[in-house]
Amino acid sequence: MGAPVDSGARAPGCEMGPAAMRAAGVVATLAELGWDVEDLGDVRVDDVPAIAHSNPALHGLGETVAWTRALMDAAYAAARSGAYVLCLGGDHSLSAGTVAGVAKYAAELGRPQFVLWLDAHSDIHTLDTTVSGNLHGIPVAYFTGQSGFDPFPDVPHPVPAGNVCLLGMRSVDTAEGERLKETAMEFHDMREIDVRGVLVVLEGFLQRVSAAGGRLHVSLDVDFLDPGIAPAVTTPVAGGATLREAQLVMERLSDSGLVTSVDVAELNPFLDERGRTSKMLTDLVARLFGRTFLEAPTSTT
Ligand code: 6HN
Ligand code: MN
Ligand code: MN
Ligand code: MN
Repeated sequence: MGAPVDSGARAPGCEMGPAAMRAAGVVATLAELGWDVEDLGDVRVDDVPAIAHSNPALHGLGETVAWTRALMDAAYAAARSGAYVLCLGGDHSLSAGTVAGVAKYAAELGRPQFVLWLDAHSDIHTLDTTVSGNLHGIPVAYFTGQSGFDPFPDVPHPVPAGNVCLLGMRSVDTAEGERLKETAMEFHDMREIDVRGVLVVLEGFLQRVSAAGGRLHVSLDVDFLDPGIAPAVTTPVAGGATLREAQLVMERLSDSGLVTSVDVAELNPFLDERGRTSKMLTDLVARLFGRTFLEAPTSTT
């Protein structure tokens, strides 16, 4: 499903993300790998409430609340149908809805929900702590059930903080850093990935998901990648993952058989160079769905 959300970021362009991924051939690519793909089209919001809030910095609050509700319902329904859910964004506020939705289904199955968050940022602001007011900076706090989200729909089954792993961080605001110090979340910054290797860093988390019989949601923010190779992002941060690090994460996740849903977030085609980022993301998604070098095109960038 497409989630052309752009209310969570101030720069225009993320609403074109789903269209760019379709243009890059994501549906045909997954079908060629043998998957039975159904494109549900784009989720839509029509009822956008006007909501006042004490934080004057907040941008797009009513719209983001509406998207969260719509995507929670859509992700829950898709997961419940038995599908492996792929949500194409749209800015990262979309994951507030998708994670809450798939976690609701996991709870009905009696299985724990886990989340792997691939991002330069930690996205754990509340409506009160965000300085920019951009709501793509809040989803992790929301779906882990933090307080301070009054205008948003209740999260039916919050993901326990200890079931979340943040990977790739290199840009964290002061309030987020304070939160990270006290949280049970697992997190690994780029320095740790440099020193230990991305596969080693990821391994412990995957073991925990497996041992718990968990369902794993992967949320891929395009800015996890280094902006030198993936320029189509609103909030680029230098020093990100290389192409092979990102591919290796996807390949390992595919081998694990643990992933049940995935978001691709923050793709801003307005900032891309000749479709390069959209094509790279399509290859990363394909690797998550089993593509190896034998099926990969000779050049993807
Ligand atoms: N993302 N921490 C910054 C903010 O504005 O709150 C950046 C957030 C980026 C969010 O990339 O999904
Ligand atoms: Mn906007
Ligand atoms: Mn993000
Ligand atoms: Mn980010």
